[in-house]
Amino acid sequence: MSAIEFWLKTSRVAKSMERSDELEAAERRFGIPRRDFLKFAATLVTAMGLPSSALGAVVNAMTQSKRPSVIWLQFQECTGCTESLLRAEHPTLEKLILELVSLDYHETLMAAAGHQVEEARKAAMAANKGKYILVVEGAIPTKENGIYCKVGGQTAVDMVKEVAADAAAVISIGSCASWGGMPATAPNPTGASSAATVLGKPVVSIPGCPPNPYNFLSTVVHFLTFGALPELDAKGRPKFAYGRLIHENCERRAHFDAGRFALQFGDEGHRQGWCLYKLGCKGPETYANCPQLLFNDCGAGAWPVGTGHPCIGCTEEGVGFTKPIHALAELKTVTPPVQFARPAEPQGVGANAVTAGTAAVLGGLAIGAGLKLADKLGKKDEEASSKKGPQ
Ligand code: FSX
Ligand code: SF4
Ligand code: F3S
Repeated sequence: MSAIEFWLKTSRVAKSMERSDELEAAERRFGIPRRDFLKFAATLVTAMGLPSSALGAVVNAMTQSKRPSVIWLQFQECTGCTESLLRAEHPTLEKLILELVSLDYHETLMAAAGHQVEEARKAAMAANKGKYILVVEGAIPTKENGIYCKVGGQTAVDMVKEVAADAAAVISIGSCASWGGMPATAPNPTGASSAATVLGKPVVSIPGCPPNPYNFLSTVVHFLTFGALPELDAKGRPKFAYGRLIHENCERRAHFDAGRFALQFGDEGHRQGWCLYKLGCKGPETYANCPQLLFNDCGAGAWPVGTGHPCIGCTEEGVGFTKPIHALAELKTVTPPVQFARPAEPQGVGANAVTAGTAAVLGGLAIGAGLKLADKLGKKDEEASSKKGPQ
């Protein structure tokens, strides 16, 4: 049973809602069994870091509020942002998104094409002036007067400016729209830029390549519930989703603290599920909630590090698509949590409790010292591995 299911089973707030009118309305509106809907709403409440008492308000907003008009523009990108919203393993997510908002313009999803849809966009903008939400997916090329991306004869630069002018809120979805992402990789021949740069004003950013769809949906639901956007960090990212380093919540963290690192894909450490820091994991300098939210509704381990691949820092400007994949991450904090149970330790491999304790003390002293220590610990693993011979 997942933590959310356990909470729903035991919480008085959830129990009191089971037979409520709101859940009946949800069943009717979304065509989803009330229990599934409640579980979904509870997941969003948890993702937003709200108290359980907010469940009623969130359910109420999702079932009662008027669907805001959304104009979704796509520029330099791979459509992964849209795909991740629509190809969720569980059909609830897609249904909810398409029910909660009125998607009035979206190139991938519109049945119509050509000038007809550009007219539909203009009509939706006029009908909802000052009230619609603009979602930008993809970077915006700015070199050579923006000729590298045109839609309906209009450059991406002109279109995003035109639509943003009368929007109630602008959301950049994905790393491309949030900070340039993959299209802005050096030497950035098209001058790919973020929506915030082109518009010259801060916008809400949901980075990730692709971003976790729950972070987008939670932001929309927050807007519907409280009539305001969630609290943002200095880069415009909702704090509930990007407030903590991946490294702080990673299930392999105990191995990092104990100095147990995979040194090669497929080696003993990798097969044992040890820390991927020495393979270039950027979790120590990347802010995102991937280890808590996971992806595709398929349970534990469904995130990059959980599957055995180092985090490449896809949510983090200056890290993802910028730093070499195997370069060591900067350790923003190396003070280990104190409450970890000691992980199972194979005989003769990895660090012992004393080296782990030393890592904790030195880590607390200086990030540079922590890096050197991690390096040493990796060498220790290498020696141990080479003594054991190839696995
Ligand atoms: Fe793709 Fe979106 Fe990456 Fe970019 O996601 S998944 S290239 S962030 O704009 O479509
Ligand atoms: Fe997890 Fe990566 Fe941190 Fe290791 S370095 S604990 S794999 S986030
Ligand atoms: Fe991206 Fe790293 Fe999360 S690669 S999806 S930020 S684990």
